[in-house]
Amino acid sequence: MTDYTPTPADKFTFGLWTVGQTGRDPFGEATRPGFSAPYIVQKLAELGAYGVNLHDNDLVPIDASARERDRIVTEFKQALSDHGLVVPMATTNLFTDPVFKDGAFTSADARVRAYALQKTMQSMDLGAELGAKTYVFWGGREGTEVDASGKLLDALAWYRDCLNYVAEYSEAQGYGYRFALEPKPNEPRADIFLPTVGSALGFIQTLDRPELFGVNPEFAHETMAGLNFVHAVAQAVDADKLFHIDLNDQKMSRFDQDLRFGAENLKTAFFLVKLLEDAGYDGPRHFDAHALRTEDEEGIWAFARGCMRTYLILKEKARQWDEDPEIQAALAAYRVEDEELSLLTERFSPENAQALKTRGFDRAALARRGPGLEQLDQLTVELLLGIRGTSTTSRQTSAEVEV
Ligand code: GLT
Ligand code: MN
Ligand code: MN
Repeated sequence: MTDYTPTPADKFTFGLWTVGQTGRDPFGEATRPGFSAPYIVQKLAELGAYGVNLHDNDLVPIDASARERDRIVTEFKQALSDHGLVVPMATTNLFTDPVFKDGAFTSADARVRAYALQKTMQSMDLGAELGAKTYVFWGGREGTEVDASGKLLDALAWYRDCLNYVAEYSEAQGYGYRFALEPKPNEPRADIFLPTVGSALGFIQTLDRPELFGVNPEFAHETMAGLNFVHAVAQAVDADKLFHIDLNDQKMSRFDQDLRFGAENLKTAFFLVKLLEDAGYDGPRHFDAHALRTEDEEGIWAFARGCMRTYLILKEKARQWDEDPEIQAALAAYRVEDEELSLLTERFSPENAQALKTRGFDRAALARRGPGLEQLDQLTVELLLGIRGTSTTSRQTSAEVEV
């Protein structure tokens, strides 16, 4: 049992742009002033976070002089060392400036693509200077509203060329980055290229150095598309490509809400935490979320604390789930093994295939079996609702709850 107070060992991180978000949206101005980067570092350290992530322009304004850049970076590094925070991940802002209005790496204008590469290399230098080992690409502007441009196949080729280029740059500089592509189906473009985790995983295999690339899935992004985020993360884990993760929450089919982790889909958040912990994912748990637009500073820190606290509570729940005898019995009953059949199915051989083809199956009996998923799921819900396994004294199994 714990009081759910995070420590750096939990590896919780936030982007400068997350707790620094000012509440601006397409329909309204900022509702709060935002913070300086050193202040964010100080506050996140006080709350028990491990690190802070950034885009180049979260820290250094796009038109800063070299001298100004160095002053800002020196101050930021001082804050990091004063408060013991690290920068595990960095990325490039290739979406805010109007130059990227029709894409960066996928712009039809070769000059824009070249500028995007230049900006990315400079941003990679900054990330390396701050110690980042993961480099994220969220292609927010890489997409279209109309396909009259006829550029789809070219755009994918340009995208590939740029990713190959920056990977070589990283290797040549000795930065040793692992690159993480972050898919999103739409917003700000109507259709963003590589819209899902599956598309990104497929694209990675077409790159020159696929081993340097993985994914940075975001809870909100798959959920916007009506997809199951836990399934997407499982596929990334299975492919050994979960290089980073963006945790938040989201209602399906809405604009990108970036809600506090666990705020909306608690059960999905539970299975996600369980998957990450079971899989031994040891990268940062990055909250790419922001406080509601209604909130003042106090609300922002309540939001940040809440993200981390909910993760730790769900981690504790996952442990309880693993130790709950009734849940484990239901799970054991759900899976059916058959040693004799396994010998025939685990590997193809002409003999195994022949034996399997002539084997009799009682199809009707197999179909009649109820796997017990309703009960298993209900037990999970009750555990999440807090009436199972909370403590040894208050613990009740459903068999003990007599009326
Ligand atoms: C932007 C986006 C996020 C990405 C960030 C990285 S920026 O806020 O909505 O999902 O992770 O570029
Ligand atoms: Mn998002
Ligand atoms: Mn994100």
